[in-house]
Amino acid sequence: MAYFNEVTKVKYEGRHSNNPFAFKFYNPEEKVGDKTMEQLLRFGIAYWHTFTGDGGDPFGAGTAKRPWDHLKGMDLAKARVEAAFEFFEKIDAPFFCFHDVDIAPEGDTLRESNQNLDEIVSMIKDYMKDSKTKLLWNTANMFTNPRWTHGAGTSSNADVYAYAAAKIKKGLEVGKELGAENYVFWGGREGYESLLNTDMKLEQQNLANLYHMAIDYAKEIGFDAQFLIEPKPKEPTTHQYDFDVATATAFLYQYGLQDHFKFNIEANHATLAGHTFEHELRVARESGMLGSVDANQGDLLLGWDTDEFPTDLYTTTLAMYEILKNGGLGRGGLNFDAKVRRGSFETEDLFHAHIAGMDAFAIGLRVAQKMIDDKFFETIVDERYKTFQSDLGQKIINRQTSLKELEAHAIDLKDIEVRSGQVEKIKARMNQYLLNI
Ligand SMILES: [Mn+2]
Repeated sequence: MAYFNEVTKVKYEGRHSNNPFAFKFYNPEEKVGDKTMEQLLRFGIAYWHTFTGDGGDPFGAGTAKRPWDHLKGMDLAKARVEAAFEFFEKIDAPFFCFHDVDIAPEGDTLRESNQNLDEIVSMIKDYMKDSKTKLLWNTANMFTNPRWTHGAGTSSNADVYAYAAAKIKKGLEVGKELGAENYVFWGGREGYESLLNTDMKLEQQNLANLYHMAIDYAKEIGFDAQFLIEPKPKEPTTHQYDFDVATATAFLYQYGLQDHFKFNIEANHATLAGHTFEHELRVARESGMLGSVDANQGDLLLGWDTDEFPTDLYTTTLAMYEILKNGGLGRGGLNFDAKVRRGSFETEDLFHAHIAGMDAFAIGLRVAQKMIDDKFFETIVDERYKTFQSDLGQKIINRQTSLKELEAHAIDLKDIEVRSGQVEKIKARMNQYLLNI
């Protein structure tokens, strides 16, 4: 059966189209640089927000009206798979992503949950045979069920830790079965509420040990996906161990995991950590660990994770600049970890939201490529740091000088010329780029 009868396949119609079910800027075939938009953007659909989520919030029940609402249990899970592949085809999505519990209901035991999962995974595998949509990544949900109250890999309870290990083992097997490009670890409750009852060192060591076991098991079964850590601060636990990219990088290096992981960077997590999205992308890129992106945006007026569809063109442009300078995302992609607003409860809103997000990133891609072609930022930065091209600057960069030698240089200096950063001029030029695409 068809679930989205109101929409036929969404196509590119160009910037002047008035068709709400058409792309205005995302043209999958269009070349930007030497690759197509489809190759560069690698959009993914988040199963949880699009097919499992119901628009509920902490103050009220779900509002979403979905054609599968009348079903329950495994019938509901199967209907969602049918709907998902119809949606992927109509929105022309190259990838999708899921947590285990998004696609199949949990049973009373892990054994029962795994049986449910196997049935749905087999159904998904059949659908994938006739679909171009591939699995960008899967993961295990280890934060919703009450057993995860004190964490999963950082739980204070060894039985819970074992349960987490078993869920990851199954997740890796499912990833291999469906040919996932990546496997994500989002440490939903890997952190703590209060130091008064917490052995922080033990928790972090246990978490690192769990990651090492995952690396070993993936190797054992021949699952060669890229492992990704998804940093997030303060929500849900007060102190998250993977607070931001810099914190998580230190963790990976401390426990010898740095060669096995990259980052899945979410825009809304970046802003909750007090950073911009582009800051987190830059930190990861410069350490060679930019793996994939959860493409969304937060509401800067609110202090929690709102997972809105990305529509801010400044942000998508600066994000695509980082991604292009990274040489693309490799096996990663732009997964819309984003949900329609609670008030956008009609089924067709799922299309409007994804079209808005895909067009916003297509604009960002075009503008970022143009700025790179013009060496826009590179020229500004070269000029700003040009004193480091002098003999003195080169000695500093190459660690060929000393405090004594630098003192000798500085001691009688007068009239040092410190120049304006001109950030307003740069933003005005960026506006021109945005308006001239
Ligand atoms: Mn989020």
